[in-house]
Amino acid sequence: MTDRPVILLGAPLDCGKRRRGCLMGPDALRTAGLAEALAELGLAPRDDGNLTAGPPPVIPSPNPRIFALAETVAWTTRLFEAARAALAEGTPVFLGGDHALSLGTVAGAAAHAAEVGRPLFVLWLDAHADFHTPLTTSSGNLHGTPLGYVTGRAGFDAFPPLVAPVPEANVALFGLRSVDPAEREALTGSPACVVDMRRIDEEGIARPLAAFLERVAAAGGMLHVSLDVDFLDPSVAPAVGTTVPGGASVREAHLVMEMIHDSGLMTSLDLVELNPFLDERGRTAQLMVDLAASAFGRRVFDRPTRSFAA
Ligand code: 5AB
Ligand code: MN
Ligand code: MN
Ligand code: MN
Repeated sequence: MTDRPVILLGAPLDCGKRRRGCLMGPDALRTAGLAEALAELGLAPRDDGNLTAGPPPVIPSPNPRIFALAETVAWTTRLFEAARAALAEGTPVFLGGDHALSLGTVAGAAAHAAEVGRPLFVLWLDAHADFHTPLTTSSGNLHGTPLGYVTGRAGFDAFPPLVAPVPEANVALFGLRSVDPAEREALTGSPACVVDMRRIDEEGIARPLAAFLERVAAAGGMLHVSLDVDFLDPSVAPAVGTTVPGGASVREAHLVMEMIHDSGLMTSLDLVELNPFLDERGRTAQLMVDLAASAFGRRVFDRPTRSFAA
């Protein structure tokens, strides 16, 4: 890597769902040693502190069930600009905050990619598809909508207009095991790359990930990675409001991050949905920090270990 710094940006937003606590996420990730872990890798991360949202706009809601629409719009506006500006300078790592932060970070990354004339690809590591719109959500929780927004689905009139929609063909969702009927319908026939837990069980996670990363490389793409705590199995990552059993193991998650690093493709990263209020002695925060370190090059050995069969 070059002089482009890694930039830590806290986004303590908690408006994407009703259960509170993700606003403590940025400080928990810092307390678990994120900056120190990156420094050990020879990087000199710059911590720009926490962002704040502007005043919530006065807007009509398209669906009375929606929770905290105005606040989420305000955060999206703020994060869109923050992501765009940070990408012009370095590699931003967004410390959530719930997954509603990705409405802004991915839209901003897409705007930056369009400015520099490169396609943006998105790797979504999550138990959920987050493919709802304000019109299809039944919970009303906007942390379930970021991929719907950034791919340009209808129903987001209250949000900043998308400068650069991300083509569904550039999106890969890994770890799925809880998809709502409206999301399944939207994803059926979509060119998005969908790798659910069953496929990971059958094929392993490396093969489909390598195929996706090769596609990003061949297109000269930028890669935004969005890591939701619930991608992981709740037995190893309990600090999340939306636990779904049967998630990725610690090793599967590390392998994903190690392969991302080896690819050299990642240009921005979200660490989201950590709810420190639900954690057990900081273990989930620690795991998220360790996974981020793997994505930035931490490894056990410098070279691949030799296999006995060779
Ligand atoms: B998360 C659900 N699909 O819409 C909904 O944690 C869950 O960012 C969304 O992935 C989970 O409320 C959002 C049932
Ligand atoms: Mn999510
Ligand atoms: Mn999720
Ligand atoms: Mn490196």
